Amino acid sequence: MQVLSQHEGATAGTIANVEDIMQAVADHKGCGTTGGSGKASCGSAAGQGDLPTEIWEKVKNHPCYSEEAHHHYARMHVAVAPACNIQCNYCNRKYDCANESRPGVVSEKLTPEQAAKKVLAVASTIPQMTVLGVAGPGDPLANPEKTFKTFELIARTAPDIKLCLSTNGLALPDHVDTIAGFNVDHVTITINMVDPEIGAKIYPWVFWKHKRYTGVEAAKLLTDRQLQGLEMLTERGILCKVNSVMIPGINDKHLVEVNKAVKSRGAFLHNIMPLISAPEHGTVFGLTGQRGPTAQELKALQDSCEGEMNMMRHCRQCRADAVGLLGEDRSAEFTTDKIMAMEVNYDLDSRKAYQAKVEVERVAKVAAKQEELETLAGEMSDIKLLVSVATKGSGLINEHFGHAKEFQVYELSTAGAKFVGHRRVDLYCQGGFGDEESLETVIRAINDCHAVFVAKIGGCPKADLLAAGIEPVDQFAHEFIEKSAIAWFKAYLDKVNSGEIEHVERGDAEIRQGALISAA
Ligand code: CLF
Ligand code: SF4
Repeated sequence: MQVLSQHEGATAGTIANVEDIMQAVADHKGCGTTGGSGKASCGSAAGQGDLPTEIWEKVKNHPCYSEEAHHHYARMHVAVAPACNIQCNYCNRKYDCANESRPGVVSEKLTPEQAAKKVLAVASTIPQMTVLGVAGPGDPLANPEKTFKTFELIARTAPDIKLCLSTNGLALPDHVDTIAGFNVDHVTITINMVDPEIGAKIYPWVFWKHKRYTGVEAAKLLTDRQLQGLEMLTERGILCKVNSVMIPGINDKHLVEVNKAVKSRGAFLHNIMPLISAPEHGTVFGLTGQRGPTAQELKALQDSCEGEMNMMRHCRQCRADAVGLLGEDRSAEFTTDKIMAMEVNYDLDSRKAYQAKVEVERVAKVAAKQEELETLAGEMSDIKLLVSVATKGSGLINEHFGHAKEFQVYELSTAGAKFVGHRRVDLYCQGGFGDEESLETVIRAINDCHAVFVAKIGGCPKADLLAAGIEPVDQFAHEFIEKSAIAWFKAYLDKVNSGEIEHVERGDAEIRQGALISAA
């Protein structure tokens, strides 16, 4: 058994893997731009762009299908689907479905009736909650009665909420008509391979029509059913997102082929997520020491697949009972006991009024970014760099360094500021004091960034960040992220051009594994 520590995992093979991925991309060129109906130019970008209006209407307030929306709109999951029909080597059945969740997190299971009450309770409390997803804790389509009963109740009582579903795809072809009948506009299928030989390394078995299949036969059945289900959904105009778990050494290079296969079948968005794997999760991969990718490896693969198809980079691998903006988790406010005791006042008009205010804020944010972008016109630099941002949402730099549970990462270039991911971290500020050990993990998590933008930061972490070569920036507190990042980048370029500073490349960063277990 080979067990890699996180640090060993981050260094061993990093460069070789990034190069391999880039080579796979080079080999792939020529077919990567021929995808048919999968072309979707801005489903994860800032505005409608050239998206048809009917598609834009479906994605604009969905926090997973629109990167820009995820700063403003929330989703919730209800854990009504406990059973599963396959086994993934990154899953421990004690916990939630790792295809749409983090290993090691357990959700409170609900009946469809409890779920419907919970949705109304959350919708009344969080007016920006626009999407209800069923994503586990097992597979929603291995529990079709519970899943569809939940949809039926919610469609009747809260018709303004979009319904969303995430599945491993094995049972999907049998349920496409029912899904379409409930007006479910968004379906996620987790597709980790299109080659059964690779699939056999990820899935020990699948259970279909009262029979258990193993090895390559199981993987072949799964991939055939997944791709068939994807085609059936896109033929009916249902937006499909494909989730893929990046497993270094097993399917990392192969995911370029997966991207091509799902794009050609009309998938709208591809979400390549890092494998989260630690021995304490009790999964096969955790116990065999299978490592997850580094931040640089993940980004290289996502960049390589970004052609005519959108890549999702803001997935938080949420739990099956997650509530709130992506990146925050308010599920503890809505436990079954609390919901049952709550007086629910579901008021559609006040929800709409709140969302209208959000739209005004969104428009102001995009306008500020556009205005700042003009200051970069005429800049000829090739420099591209990453910065991280502490935010509580709304697209603002509005979080204290010590209170941040995650940092959002933007890539800056003369083309502007582009969201490229996030890094979950341990809280630095514990009970009013800075925790040195946590600070080290924060620095490792954002080690590839040139600067970190915060609303406020204390003297000690400031000094440590500077010593690590990361500039703490607090001069843009409570301002819009992209506008501020572009302004900072312009000043950075001016300093480089005048010779005041020299531009240096940063190293790789670590994707946290352990911090995900207890995060709530
Ligand atoms: Fe939930 Fe998934 Fe619908 Fe979103 S989550 S069922 S599409 S409403 Fe979103 Fe969470 Fe990532 Fe899923 S951030 S794990 S992609
Ligand atoms: Fe676990 Fe989800 Fe895979 Fe089922 S589909 S084994 S619940 S990760």
